[in-house]
Amino acid sequence: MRLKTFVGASMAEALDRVQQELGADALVLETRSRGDATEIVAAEVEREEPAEGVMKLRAEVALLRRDLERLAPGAQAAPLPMPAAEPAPGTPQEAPRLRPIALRLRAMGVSEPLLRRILDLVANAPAAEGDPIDPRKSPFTLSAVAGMLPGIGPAPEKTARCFAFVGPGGAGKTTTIAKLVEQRAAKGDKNFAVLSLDADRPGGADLLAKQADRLGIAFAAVRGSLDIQRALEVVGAPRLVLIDTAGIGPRESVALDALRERLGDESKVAVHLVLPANLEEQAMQMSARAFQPMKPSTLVFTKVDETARLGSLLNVPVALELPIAALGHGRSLDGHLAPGTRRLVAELVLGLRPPTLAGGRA
Ligand SMILES: Nc1nc2c(ncn2[C@@H]2O[C@H](COP(=O)(O)OP(=O)(O)OP(=O)(O)O)[C@@H](O)[C@H]2O)c(=O)[nH]1
Ligand SMILES: [Mg+2]
Repeated sequence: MRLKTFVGASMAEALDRVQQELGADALVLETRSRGDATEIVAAEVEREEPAEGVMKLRAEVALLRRDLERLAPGAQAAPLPMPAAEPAPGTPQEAPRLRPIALRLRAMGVSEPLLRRILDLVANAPAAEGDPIDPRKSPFTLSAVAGMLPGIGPAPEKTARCFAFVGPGGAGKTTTIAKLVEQRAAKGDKNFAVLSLDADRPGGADLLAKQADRLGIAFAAVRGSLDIQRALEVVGAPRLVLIDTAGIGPRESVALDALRERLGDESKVAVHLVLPANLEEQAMQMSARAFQPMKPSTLVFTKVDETARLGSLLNVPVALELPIAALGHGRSLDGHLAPGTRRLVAELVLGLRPPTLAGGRA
């Protein structure tokens, strides 16, 4: 099995190179971001295909061999291998003309059932849609992917005044709020308040407190049994309240209960579940289950810049039936925080746009 690494300015470009050299049947073994570029390790599928299990084993051996070679003295540390982007054993092969799309979606880690649904739609695209196989030439595939995603409903997003950001530790909750604050303040909107429920931890509320002070925005740190209602009395009655919370692991049920109690009447607080895009999908699902009692109404994916495998942006919202409110990219507070429109997510999942969230399509 021949292994080759392909680099492109975007996932689409790297995949094009894979396809040009190894064909649409190529097996994508790893995808990762390298600064602004995307790197794909792919293998050529032999014409006389051995049984699927043997192919998988060969791919794993080839990867292991390469990693061992890299670990040789003086070599750079090897990155962790990603799971092979190939159909699970027993999955029916798609029609050859659909393989370029299957290759893209598998390289991104889109789940097989979703991939099948998308391919079914594309296979039955009306003739008037042009060539749906190349998503850059026809909007059909883009719509097929976007159509899988749940849309933002009218409630509670439209009626809520308070928005709480919950999620696992280090997910990017505080950074997301700080980015929102910067965005609003830059537009001259200061009629909102920020509350931090992360004040029990030394330094937990510092970033937002300093930012609010710098920008002249109402802020309150909430400690102990002081509830949100009392804190709101302190900050007045602004149009919008952004609430930061402490990170909670999926097994910390006591902390989760305490947070739920503090957030109080959930009909008045819309909960955003913040998940880092580079988290393993299983960990995302576990976290989502743990936060379920808080009835999150939307997802926020952060760290879109830290992974080249963005299939979770499709898999997780579909599995949880939750829309994406926003996508975060980068650490800096003036970094990007884009509305999670279905089109943007579909473009990212199809590798049609670099994950910078800023530039145009790749
Ligand atoms: N690369 C990248 N880093 C991010 C992004 N968002 C946040 N970070 C970084 O991730 C780390 C954790 O971010 P925080 O905003 O403190 O995360 P948190 O969810 O508030 O963390 P806890 O309050 O400790 O649970 C920090 O180093 C951030 O700079 C992002 O979109 N991209
Ligand atoms: Mg925080």
